Amino acid sequence: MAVLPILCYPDPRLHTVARPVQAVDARIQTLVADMLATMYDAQGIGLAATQVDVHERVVVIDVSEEHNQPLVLVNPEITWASPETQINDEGCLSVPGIYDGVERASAIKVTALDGEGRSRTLEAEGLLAVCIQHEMDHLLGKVFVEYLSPLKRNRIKTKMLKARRDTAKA
Ligand code: K1U
Ligand code: ZN
Repeated sequence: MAVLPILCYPDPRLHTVARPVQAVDARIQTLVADMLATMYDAQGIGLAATQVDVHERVVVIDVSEEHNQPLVLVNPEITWASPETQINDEGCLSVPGIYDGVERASAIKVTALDGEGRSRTLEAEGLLAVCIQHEMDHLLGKVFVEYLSPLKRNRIKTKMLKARRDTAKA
């Protein structure tokens, strides 16, 4: 298992639309194992393949307190979203140190393949529903800061670019 580098906003590669996975084969299983290692190493609760510069529809999530309940979603699709919404503070491993409120459906139903290529459906609410919607946005090339005002987004962009310059200098 390898810990992969995570793309940082405003890297343009984060806006790539991911293509569907053709088969859950050994290559995808290695990608899933590497994404889980990367997510746990970064202390995140989710990761989309887009964030590690792989543009295929693969997501890993673990919202358990013990970090021992990994969820693998290949080719996920939301089949139902509740009309009720809620605003939750979100973070993103591609936008380190930034947290802000985003409005999303309170509950969703999702279909996907698991890490063995088996078809599954799940119903999610609370943090899991938030996280699935956040990760599926990544697969569409959307970063959560795009829900914020242009003023906030530009401030975040400037801060991230400065952090990148400072790291390069050090
Ligand atoms: O997509 C990502 O970058 C992962 C992201 C997922 C996420 C977090 C919070 C709301 C929506 C989606 C993270 O894991 S960022 C780290 C983080 O915010 C967090 C970590 C542990 C518990 C709670 C939040
Ligand atoms: Zn994210």
